[in-house]
Amino acid sequence: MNKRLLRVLSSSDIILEVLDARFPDLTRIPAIERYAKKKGKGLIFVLNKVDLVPKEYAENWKKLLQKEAPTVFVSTKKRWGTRILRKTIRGLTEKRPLYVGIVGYPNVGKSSLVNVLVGRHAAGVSPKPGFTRGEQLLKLSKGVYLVDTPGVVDSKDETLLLLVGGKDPSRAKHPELAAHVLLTNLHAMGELPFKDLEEYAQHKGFLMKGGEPDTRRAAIDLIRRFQRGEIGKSYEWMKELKV
Ligand SMILES: Nc1nc2c(ncn2[C@@H]2O[C@H](COP(=O)(O)OP(=O)(O)OP(=O)(O)O)[C@@H](O)[C@H]2O)c(=O)[nH]1
Ligand SMILES: [Mg+2]
Repeated sequence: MNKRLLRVLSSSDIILEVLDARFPDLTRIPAIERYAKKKGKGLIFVLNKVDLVPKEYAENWKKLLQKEAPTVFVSTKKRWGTRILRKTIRGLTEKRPLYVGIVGYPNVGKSSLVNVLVGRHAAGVSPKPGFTRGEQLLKLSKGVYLVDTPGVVDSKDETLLLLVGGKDPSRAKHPELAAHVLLTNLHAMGELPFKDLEEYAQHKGFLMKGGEPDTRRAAIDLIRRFQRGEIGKSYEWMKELKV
């Protein structure tokens, strides 16, 4: 765990673990959940980006996750679920002042969540001593404060990070592996006609000087389209990626 993450965790009574509703299990962070349990901190699963999945899919995940911690659907994009989330936070404990921290993988929507939760009340207040700039507390409601810098978890598994949208593919060392896994699965489900990256590169006209297919460029393009939700309608196959 990095320092910022530890700071967010240790200064919070309640931890909002933001998960991507498309692949909740792959964006869970066991180390954080263990920490929360050990320190007696409240944990809430926030399934963000529910606008990108069918209702039934989200409901199935909720049923499973709910057994471990309160689970709330959110779409910061559509502004769904924020009222229920506030209510869930308030209902978890009577403790006031109550400090709430947000953690999660890169790109799951932590900053967006801060913005929708705080909204126009966004004012940096610091009732807690020792908070420096950028680590102020934002008022959520009476006596409830949000630690304003989310804690980011970085996975060392680049392929997984690329597929769950936690890394910009153009900055990846080896985007081809993730793209290969993605393409193979989408092809098997009949969602893409191309059987390998070469074919995809050729189709896109991504060629190198000698006319060879540019598979790196093809991989970056394919992963980017998947991250944006332009391709890939089901995510069940991703369960296999869990280590
Ligand atoms: N479709 C959809 N996209 C969302 C939603 N919430 C956030 N996003 C998009 O997801 C991307 C990442 O959002 P951020 O709020 O920056 O995510 P973050 O977790 O703070 O990311 P890092 O700061 O990089 O760790 C942005 O492109 C958002 O527009 C949502 O509910 N639905
Ligand atoms: Mg952010």
